[in-house]
Amino acid sequence: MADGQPVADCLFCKIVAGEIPATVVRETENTFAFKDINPQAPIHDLVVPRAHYADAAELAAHSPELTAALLVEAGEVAKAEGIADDGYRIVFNTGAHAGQTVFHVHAHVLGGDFLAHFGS
Ligand code: DGP
Repeated sequence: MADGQPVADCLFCKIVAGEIPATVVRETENTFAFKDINPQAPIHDLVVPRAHYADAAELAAHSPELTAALLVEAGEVAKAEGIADDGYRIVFNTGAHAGQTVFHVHAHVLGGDFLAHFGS
C-alpha cells in the first residue's frame, strides 16, 4: 500500500533528498522540479512530488490534493522557463509500455519549440 514514504532505491527520492545532484528549477513544500538529464526538447523539466508514489494513477488514487499541486506546479515551471505563453506539453508516462523508466511519478514539462504532433 503506497503511503508516500521515501523508497530507499528510488532515484527521484534520492534527488529530492539531495543525495544525487540535479539542476533544480523550482522547489515548493510538496514538489521538486529539475532538468531532465536527457532532454527531448529545448526545455525539458521533470516535476515530482516529494512524496513517493509510483505513477500518476497511484498518486491520484492516494492524494487528489497532491495531484492538483503537481499540475499547478507544472504550470509554474512552464512560466518560470518562459514557455507558458507559446505552449508546452505535460506528459506522465505510466507503466512500461509507455516508456516509464523511473517509478516515482513525474510530470515531464516540454517546450521551447514546436513539438512533434501526437495523435489525430
Ligand atoms: P520516464 O521515461 O517517463 O520514466 O522518464 C524518466 C526521465 O528521467 C527520463 O526522461 C530521463 C530522466 N532521468 C533519468 N535519470 C536521471 C537523473 O539521474 N537525473 C535527471 N535529472 N534526470 C534523469
